[in-house]
Amino acid sequence: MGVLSQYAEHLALTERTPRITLGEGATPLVAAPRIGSALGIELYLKFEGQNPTGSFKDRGMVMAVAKALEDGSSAIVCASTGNTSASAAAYAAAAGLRAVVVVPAGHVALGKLAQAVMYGAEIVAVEGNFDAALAIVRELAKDGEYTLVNSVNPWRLEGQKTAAFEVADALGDAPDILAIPVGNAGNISAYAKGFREYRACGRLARLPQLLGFQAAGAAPFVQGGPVASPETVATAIRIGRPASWDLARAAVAEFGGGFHAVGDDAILAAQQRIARDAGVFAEPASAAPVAGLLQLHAAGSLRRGAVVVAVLTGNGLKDPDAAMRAAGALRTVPAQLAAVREAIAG
Ligand code: AN7
Repeated sequence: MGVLSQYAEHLALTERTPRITLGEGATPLVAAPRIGSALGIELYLKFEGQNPTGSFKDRGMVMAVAKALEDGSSAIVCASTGNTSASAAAYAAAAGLRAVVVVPAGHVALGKLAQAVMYGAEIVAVEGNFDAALAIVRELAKDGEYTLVNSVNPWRLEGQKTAAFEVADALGDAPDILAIPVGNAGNISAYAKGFREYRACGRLARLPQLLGFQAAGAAPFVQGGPVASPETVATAIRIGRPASWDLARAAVAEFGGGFHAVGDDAILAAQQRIARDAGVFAEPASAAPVAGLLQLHAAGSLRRGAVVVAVLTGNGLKDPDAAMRAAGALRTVPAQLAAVREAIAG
């Protein structure tokens, strides 16, 4: 059905907004009792990796591209750590628009680049990080030839807020805590917008606490200001100068909660734990909130019995290199029953 039709009454659509869709939204809220019980909480995973291009970006991109079409645009542009570019490329392809994507050279997961290539985007890799790429596309979009579809485009957050609606629809109210990775800080701001609006129309009795998790090497919200050279294995959130700084800070101040940093090792361990103990393969950045919950639990600062939703923003298949690095070399044996038996014997 897609989020534009599903949540039409809650979105700023006009009769001229085309109701395009690639089938985004309606992602599963997966109960994770094995991890939850270890943490003393009721844990759910909002698995956004099930979206058409494998990340939450599709919710906002469908809205941004629909509005670009409504406005008569013929080309979109974005900077990206990978997922935004994959999503922009796909929706532009479906809509018959040009897509130009600017990415940090050498720091985009292979699957995401492959998507942008296959959807036919014009890809430019720059010798700099995401923040530098975003500064360039902001300039590029100024003369109106290109519609900027990074989350500084307000239609992105408008579409992304539908994830909060889905969480609330599934649980019957807001959770006690929403735990979410934070990079450019659009998504945490979009969830806040969604929960706020649902509360205003009487669908929620309460608002959740917002816990935003950043990689330790790219944690401007935790450090209190921009990070010049962000570094993390979670390339999706390798961002030092978040565009939605004010919105995210205001949301956390309003809802309660806070920002926390998690190390790369903890992120990779959590990624494996989510896969092995919940059956969900999310990308490294998406494991940050689970790594963070484990950290808070270890510090004794996670309330027992809390209903917690962790947003798993992207699909693990996008970054096969990260997974295989964790696995190490595969065992290879002769193609004989005895050799296989021996290989699997305790
Ligand atoms: C899997 O694609 O910024 O805090 O250019 O891909 O809203 O930025 C991706 C961000 C979390 C952070 N998880 O969300 C991009 C890009 C995944 C992501 C984030 C991203 P925001």
